[in-house]
Parts: sequence; structure tokens; C-alpha cells
Amino acid sequence: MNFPSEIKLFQDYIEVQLRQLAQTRYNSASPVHGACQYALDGRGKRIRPLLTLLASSGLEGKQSAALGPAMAVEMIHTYSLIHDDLPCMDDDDMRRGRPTVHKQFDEPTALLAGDALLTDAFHIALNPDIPHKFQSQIISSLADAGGGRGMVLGQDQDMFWTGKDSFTIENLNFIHSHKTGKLIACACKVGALAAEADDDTANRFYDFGLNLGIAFQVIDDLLDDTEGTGKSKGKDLAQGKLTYLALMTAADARKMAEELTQKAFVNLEPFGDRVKLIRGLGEALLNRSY
Ligand code: GRG
Repeated sequence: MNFPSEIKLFQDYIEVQLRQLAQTRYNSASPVHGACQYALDGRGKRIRPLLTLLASSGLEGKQSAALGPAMAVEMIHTYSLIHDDLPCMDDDDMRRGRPTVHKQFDEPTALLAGDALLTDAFHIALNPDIPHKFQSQIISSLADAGGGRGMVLGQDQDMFWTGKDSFTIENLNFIHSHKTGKLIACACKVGALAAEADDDTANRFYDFGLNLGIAFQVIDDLLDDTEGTGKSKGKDLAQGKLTYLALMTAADARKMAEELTQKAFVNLEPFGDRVKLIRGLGEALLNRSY
């Protein structure tokens, strides 16, 4: 993605830090370490850790304090992609333009690599420079986003509704707010908490991220409209494909993403220009082409 240059600097920093983390933490010759390194080096967009660092920097937090939580959200995201690609879930052969982890290694190794990344994320998020109160709030937010009332529940409902043609916009919003939205919301909130934000501020960043996360998914569906015709309405529904384009036209989906992004921005109004970078990232996500 082509981010504005100020955001790109943060993205480059994340890339360097992730590589260093992967090489030092997963440094043995064992297959699971190879798989963790491979997955973390996957050239993702790094949206979630960017949100963490930009939330923190907008609140004048220390980058060193936000780094652990930023790495942790990307580790949890990476675990979710590995497990989502497994044959028992989406059964995908390719991810980020190269073989998925279970194709490059094997299924048990991919399962273990996901387990390692999820568990290690909580360790990486801890930082003695952050006061205890904020550390526990960060850990709790990560657990909430990834666990049985977050991403796991979203994935469960996704599997339940896939292939059925009777799902509604409420079902879709529930799935995506849990599967995608909550981790994006958490990424923003933990950035605020690393900057020692009060509850109201942390919740504002959470709500910002939740709306942004659903908008992100709507845009994902628009970009996946491979025919580019915007005429999937009804067709995706008949095929049991869980997309916004199954339920609305491309023009309505675009409008929905724009409205959600505006709703997200309202949460950041009290912070004025201090949060212009994270707002800029929100705009870039709305206008992305991949
Ligand atoms: C296995 C518990 C469990 C959950 C999996 C989040 C998830 C649930 C699966 C991810 C699969 C997926 C395609 C979700 C839709 C939206 C999404 C999260 C896309 C991928 O995020 P990007 O675009 O990916 O940020 P990159 O590759 O840039 O990191």
C-alpha cells in the first residue's frame, strides 16, 4: 500500500522490529521456528501495528512503550491468518503471493506456529516501562479481541453462515466486527494505553478502530469483486458467499465504508491535529486499491 511518507517511516520501523523479533525469538533449526519466521516475514500491510504506534504517538506516548503491544497485535493477526488458511478452515494454498504456512511446511507445523505466535504475543506485549495498571489493561484487551468473545466467535459465525443464503446485514456486521473489527479496535486501544491514556480516551480509540475495522472489511469485499462490475448483489448471496456485495450494490457498499470511516473519525475529534497521522491512515485504508 502506498502510505503517505510520514506513515511509511513507521511502517519501515515495524518491518525492521518484526524481523529482529522473529530472528531472535525463533532462532532454532526446528520447523516451528522456521514457520514462525516465514509467517512474520510475510510482507503484510502491517496495518494493526501501525495503528498501535500512531495511536500512541498521537497521544505523545513513548514509541518504545508502544512497540511491544504493536508487535503483539501483528503476532495475533499472523496466527489468525495461519489457522484461517488451514484445510479445516478456509483451505487456502496461497497467502500474500506465496504458499501458505501449511503448504510451505506441513499442517502440524502450521498449527504449532499459530499457537506459538498467539501465546508469545502476550509475553511480547509486556513492557516494564509501562505502569502495571496499563500493562494489565493491554493484556486484557488483547485477550478480549482474540478470544471466545472476539475473533474466535467471529470465525465460528463465519463458518456457520458460509454456504447459507439466509444471512442478513446484522449477521454480517456481527461476524466482521468480531473477526476483523475487534483486533483492529484493540490495536488502537493498546496504543492509547501504552501512552497511559485514561479510560475515556482508550475507549474513543477502541470505537475509532471498531468502525474502521468494519469499513476495512467492506472495502475488502469491494476489492474482491473480481469482475469489478459491482453487480455481485444477489449472486454472492445465491452462492452463499458472506460478502457485503451479497446484500447491497457496490455503490451502497462504498457509501457504507465512507460513513463508517466518518463515524470512526468522530471519536478522535477531541484530539485535533495531534492525531492527524492515524486519521491519515484511516483515509488511506478507505481509498486503498489492494
Ligand atoms: C483462526 C481464530 C481464527 C480466526 C481467523 C481474522 C481471521 C479469523 C481470519 C483472517 C482471514 C481473512 C481473510 C479475514 C478478512 C479480513 C482480513 C482480516 C484480511 C487480512 O488482513 P490484512 O489485509 O492482511 O491486514 P495483511 O496480509 O496485509 O496482513
